Amino acid sequence: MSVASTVRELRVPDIGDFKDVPVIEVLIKAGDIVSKEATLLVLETDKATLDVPSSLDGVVRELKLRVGDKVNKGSLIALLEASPGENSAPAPSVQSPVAISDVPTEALHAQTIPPENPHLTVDAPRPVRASPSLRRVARELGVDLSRVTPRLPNARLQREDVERFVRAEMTRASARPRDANACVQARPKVDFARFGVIERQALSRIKRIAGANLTHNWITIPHVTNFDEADITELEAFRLRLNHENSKDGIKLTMLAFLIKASVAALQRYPDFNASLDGEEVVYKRYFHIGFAADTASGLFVPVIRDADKKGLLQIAREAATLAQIAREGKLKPDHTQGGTFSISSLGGIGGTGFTPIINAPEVAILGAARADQKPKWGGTGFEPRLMLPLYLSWDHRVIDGAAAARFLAYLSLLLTDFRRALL
Ligand code: CAO
Repeated sequence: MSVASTVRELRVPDIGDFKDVPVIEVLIKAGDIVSKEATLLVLETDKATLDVPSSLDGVVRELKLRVGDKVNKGSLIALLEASPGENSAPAPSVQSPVAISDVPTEALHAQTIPPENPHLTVDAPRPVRASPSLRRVARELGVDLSRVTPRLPNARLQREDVERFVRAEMTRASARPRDANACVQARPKVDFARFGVIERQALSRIKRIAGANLTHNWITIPHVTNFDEADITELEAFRLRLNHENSKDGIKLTMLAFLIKASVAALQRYPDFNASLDGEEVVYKRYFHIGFAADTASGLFVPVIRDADKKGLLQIAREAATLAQIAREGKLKPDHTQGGTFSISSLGGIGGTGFTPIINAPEVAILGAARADQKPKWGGTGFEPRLMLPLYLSWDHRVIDGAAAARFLAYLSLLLTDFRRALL
C-alpha cells in the first residue's frame, strides 16, 4: 500500500510592490528534498536581493522556472510532492527587502536537507547558508558560494569566509607557473613507433633553454614582419675590395658587420627599435649592444657586440668572428650574451630567400637577412643585374607601429645601398 502524497504548487509569495523581478539564483532542482522555510530562489530588484522560502516540506517534482525568468507574486516556482500529513500552509513572506548596502541581521532560509533517498537526490547542491547581502557580494566578486566553507561546520557563511576564500584563490593563481605554454593545450601523445622505426634523442640543454624562450616570445609578443630588399651591388664590391686589401691581416669583413653598422645607424634614427617594454613603460636605451644569431652544433646562440656604435667595421667583424668561434666551442659566458638591444639573424651564408625571425625579448625588433641574389633591375633605360639582399624585420606591435617599421627598414635598405650615408 502506498503512502498518500499530494502534489502541491509552490508559488512566489507576497513580494511587496515589486513587479517582474528577475530570478538570479535557483537553489532547487527536480528530486531535491526541501523543508519549509528553505530558500528556493533568490530574486534581485534594483534595490535588494530577496530570498524566496518554501512554504512546504516535500520533494521537488518539477521545476517551473529558471535563472533569468521574471516573477511576480503568485508565479509558479515548482510542483512539490508534499510530505504525508503536510497541509497547505500559508506561504511565508520573503524577508523585507534588504538594501544592498545594508548589513543583514539574521539568517533567512537557504537550507538544503541532506539526501535521504539517493535515487531522488544524487547531486544535491551543497547547502549554502548566506545572507542576501553576502550573496550579492559573492556575485559581484564572481565567487561561487557553494565552494566556500564556513569556519564552523554547518554555520552560516560570513563575509570573512568569502574573503578567506578569495585570498586563497588569489594565492593559488599567483603560484601557478606563468609559462606561456600553459595556455596551449598539450597535444595528444603519438606512438610514432606504430608507423615505423624510430630513434629517440634528448634535446640538448641549449635547445631546451632556447626552445622555452622562443616559445614564450612567439606566444606573448604580437609579431609583425616587414619585408624589403637592399641593392648591395656597390657594398659587396667594396667589401671584396677591402678583404683583398686586408688579406694579409687575416681579418675578413663579412656582410654581418655591415648589417650591424647599418642597424646601429637606423636604431639611432628610430629609437623605438632600441627599446624594451617594461609594464606600461617603454625603456629607451642609449647604448647599442647588437646581438647576432650564431649557428653551432649544439644549437643557437646570440652573442652580443657591445657598444657597436663606437666600433668600426673591422673591429665589429673581428669581434663577431671571435664570439662565433667561442659559441661554437661552447664557451660563451653570460656576459657575452646579455644586455643586447637589437638582434640580427643572418642566414645569407647558408641560403634561402626569406624567413620571419622571432623577436629576442626583451628586445622589440630583430632583423633577418637571407641570401643576396643577382636580379634584373630597371635602371631607367634598361634592365641591369643588381645584387639584391632580402631583409626581414620582425617587430613588437605593442611598441612599434607598421609605418615606423616600414620607415626603419627603408632607411636600413638605403644605408646598405649607399653605405656612405651611414657616416652622416
Ligand atoms: N648573401 C649572400 N652571401 C652571403 C650572405 C648573404 N646575405 N651572408 C654571408 N654570405 C656569404 C659570405 O660572404 C661568405 O662568403 P665568402 O666566404 O665567399 O666571403 C659566406 O656566405 C659565409 O658567410 P658566414 O655566414 O660564415 O659569415 P657571416 O659573417 O655572414 O655570418 C654568422 C656569421 C655567425 C652569422 C653565421 O656563421 C651564422 O651562424 N649564421 C646562422 C645564423 C642563424 O642560425 N640564424 C637563424 C636564427 S633562427 O634559428
